[in-house]
Amino acid sequence: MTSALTKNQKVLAFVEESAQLAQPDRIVWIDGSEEQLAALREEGVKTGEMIKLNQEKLPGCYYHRTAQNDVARVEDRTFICCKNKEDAGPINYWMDPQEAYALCRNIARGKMKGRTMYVIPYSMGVVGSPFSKIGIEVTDSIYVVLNMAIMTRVGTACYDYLGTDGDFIKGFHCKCDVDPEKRYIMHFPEDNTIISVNSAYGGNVLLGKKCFALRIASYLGKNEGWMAEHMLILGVTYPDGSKHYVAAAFPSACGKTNLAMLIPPKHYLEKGYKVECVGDDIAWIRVGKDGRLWAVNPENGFFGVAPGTNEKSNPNALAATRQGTIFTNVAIDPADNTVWWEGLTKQAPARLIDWLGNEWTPDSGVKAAHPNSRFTAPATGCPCLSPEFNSKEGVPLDAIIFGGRRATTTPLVYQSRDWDHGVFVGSIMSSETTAAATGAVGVLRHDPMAMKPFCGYHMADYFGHWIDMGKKIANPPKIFNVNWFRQDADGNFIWPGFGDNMRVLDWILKRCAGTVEAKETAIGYVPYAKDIDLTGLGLTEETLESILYVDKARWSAEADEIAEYYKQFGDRLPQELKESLATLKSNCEK
Ligand code: SAT
Ligand code: MN
Repeated sequence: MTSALTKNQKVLAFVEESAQLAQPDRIVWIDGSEEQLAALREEGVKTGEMIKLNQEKLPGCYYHRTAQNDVARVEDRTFICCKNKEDAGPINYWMDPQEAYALCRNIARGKMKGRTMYVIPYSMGVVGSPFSKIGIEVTDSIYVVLNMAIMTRVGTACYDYLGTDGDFIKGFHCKCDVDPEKRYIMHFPEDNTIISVNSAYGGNVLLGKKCFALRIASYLGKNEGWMAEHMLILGVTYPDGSKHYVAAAFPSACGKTNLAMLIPPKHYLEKGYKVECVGDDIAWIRVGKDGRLWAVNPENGFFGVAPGTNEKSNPNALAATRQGTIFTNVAIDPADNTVWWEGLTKQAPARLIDWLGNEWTPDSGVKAAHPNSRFTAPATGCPCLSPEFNSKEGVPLDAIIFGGRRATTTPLVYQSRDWDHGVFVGSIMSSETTAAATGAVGVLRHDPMAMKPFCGYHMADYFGHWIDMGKKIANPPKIFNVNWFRQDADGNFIWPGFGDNMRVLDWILKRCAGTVEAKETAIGYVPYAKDIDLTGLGLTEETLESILYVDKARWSAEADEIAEYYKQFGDRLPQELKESLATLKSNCEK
């Protein structure tokens, strides 16, 4: 095997081995040039894989439909394949590496016959940053190439960086027959390898994202002393010009993109506050020379949930989707060849083509866009993108926030007592499931640090890694938990959310600066209602108090439930977490 783009023997061997297995008719080496990508878009349109949208209204935008059976991540078909089963832990699905390689090889053998294999060199993070890592993904999908070119930094600079024998993460993707019974998303953390077969849905096949930047990277981070987290990163600029950065972990489809791009309420804007987005999904975090935690977003675009995104909920995300974007499984408005999804406008157009390709009207009784329909938008299109987005050093974190979707129990916001207690707070996160993964929606489940589907090793060792990291950080960020999703007796959300979350961020940053008091409760520090700015909100202090209230009886029951949950981790559970749990229980009984 030779290539005009690289002499790296390991890359050439990986491509050779992949081609021998899948037997493509042709191999195309992606160089990242606009010319080559434009040709692939044209080809995708010809094969029907892509639909070109209205280029006046949506320049550079395309549309793609996945197979009906292939619309979300498949957690029960996602495996961590390390030598010892115990190292994958009780939360991950595990398969023996030899068995997994054999299974996938048998499935993929000859499956690229009649197809082209594309070789994508990509960097997670700015090429040359101390945070960054290179991946090579081979795939038989033009859709994957075009998405990777938005979501990551694709191009020959990756080969230059690798040189003749640099190492990289191997990613083999073959859509095969998109057969859900033979769909596997396999991770081999000990071999820096990912294999994905029989899917063509983003989260399963854009291998730089969840597979590499979280599952493989979390394992690398543990061994190399850094952290790969399912977190957005945002910066708040104060009226005096100072900037403060926050990273926040929420499960998929719980509003990370909306929080990352929030527009503060009017009176904050008038005072000169500004929020800028560094990332909306993944943070790679290291200890800086100053003893603080520094974070980068390893991605280069946004793979966001379309439904619910509109001019009010997230104008910045909407603006980002107006150019150079690939839409997946939304509806098409045939009147002007643009896109639509539930929540984009109050009133749906009279006629649409739905995500399945069927004629749709508002009376159809089904959703026009799939609930997990997505946009893949270049970060550069986001009006509030942080000037630090391409920083090689990243941004220093003042606060880390955890949050889930909880109708009850968890208050709007609380602060952990210290780092170790903060790790406990992250470890006990629970959230209602969403359409981002296959399976039932709205079921409460534990999702520690929003990493349940994304941790590449034993979850208790991951908690231990968090505890260990705390010992290395001289100036740790403060750790908080938020819950935007408290409901009243009629099932309505009590807190307005979206831009008004600025009011909670404001309290969080004041706590970091030490400029506001808080009430010590059984679970940690909770705001005094008077300290959350309610200007212009139309929410009474009494209502606010109701969602700040810590109900000891509920928390006592929660503590019992956490004890049950923790049992599966056995001896590997860090002592610090056991102690925090015991403190919680006894605090609730005081
Ligand atoms: O489908 S993805 O995993 O890429 C997005 C998500 O579920 O968070
Ligand atoms: Mn995510």
